[in-house]
Amino acid sequence: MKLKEIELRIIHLPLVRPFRTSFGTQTSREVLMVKVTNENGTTGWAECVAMSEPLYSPEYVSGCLDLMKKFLIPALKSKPEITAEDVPVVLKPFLGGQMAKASLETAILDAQLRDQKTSLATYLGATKSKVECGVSVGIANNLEALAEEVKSYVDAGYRRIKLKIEPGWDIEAVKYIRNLYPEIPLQVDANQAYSRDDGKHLAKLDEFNLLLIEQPLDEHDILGHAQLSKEVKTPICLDESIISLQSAEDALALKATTIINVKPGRVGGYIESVKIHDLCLKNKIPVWCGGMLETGIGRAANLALAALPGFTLPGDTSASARYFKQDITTPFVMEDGYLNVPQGAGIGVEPDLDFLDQITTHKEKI
Ligand code: NPG
Repeated sequence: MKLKEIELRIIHLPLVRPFRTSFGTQTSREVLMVKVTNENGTTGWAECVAMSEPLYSPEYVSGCLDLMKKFLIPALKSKPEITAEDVPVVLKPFLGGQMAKASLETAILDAQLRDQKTSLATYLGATKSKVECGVSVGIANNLEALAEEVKSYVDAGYRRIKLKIEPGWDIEAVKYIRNLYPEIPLQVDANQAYSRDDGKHLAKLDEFNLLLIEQPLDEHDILGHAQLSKEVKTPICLDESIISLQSAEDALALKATTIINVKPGRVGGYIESVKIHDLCLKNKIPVWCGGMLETGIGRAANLALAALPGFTLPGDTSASARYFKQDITTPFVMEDGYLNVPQGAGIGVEPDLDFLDQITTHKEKI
């Protein structure tokens, strides 16, 4: 396609409740949205999953905006014709910036697939029409408040609970919830909050029959995760450390992880995500689709990915109502613990432009 225009805008959506993790508390979601228009007038949408501050990853909203404007978009626009498959190749010289790159690739892919009248799910190789939903539960003020929040999600039908943990909010919180729900699939996520010396402590989680412990150590500490895997019986699952197919191959070869969380934004896009999925499927490594508090635009695309055959564990693919009073698309509503995979062309959903304008704080066209 020929790229005619790229619109970048920043929106702010309040969260229904504060979301606290080991790296901070979010009360609203600032999102950088990308809209591309091609020579046919077809538009493609994507969201960049970077947060406002570089606390989860080195990327952040205003940094991504700058990177896109200065380097990524000029590189893409310098090509007379471009396909989504070309995007990772054209952008490869610019180091890092996976979240920014992923959003440009996805917006172009959305427009491309709309022209081809093909859904993203079909393009990626999805085999399911609905996906099982898990939910991520933030660090609470006390155990009673945690239990109340977990109950609301269990009652809503979520099929897997993920508890955010950090030193001082771990064993007791897990024990409390496990006692209340002896059977529910349960896992924890530390977002890098522990150190190599915490093996004995984290091994205390082994008695609670958890599906996995997600990213206990620093994202660069592959060796530390490999050592920890020997001290702890619960499977270790890497999230922040997996930024590409190469890093997934390395982590698996070094036995630093036995399960992988795939987040398209973190690995540079859906095309790279499928490569990681294929690697894991071949090696019988379970994968699941992570979440970054996406609006309906990002959620729709994640559902398409989570419908691939290797995604055997429920992902953080929760309903719109988990985070937002009003989503920017038709809300994703869970039925019996599942969300339907959009079947329309491209990502299969569109934003409500009036609502988008109301919550836009910055908009520019390139
Ligand atoms: O359901 O979209 C969701 C969020 C799931 O816990 C979740 N995401 O570390 O995986 C994570 C965490 C996160 C949230 C990371 C926001 C970065 C930003």
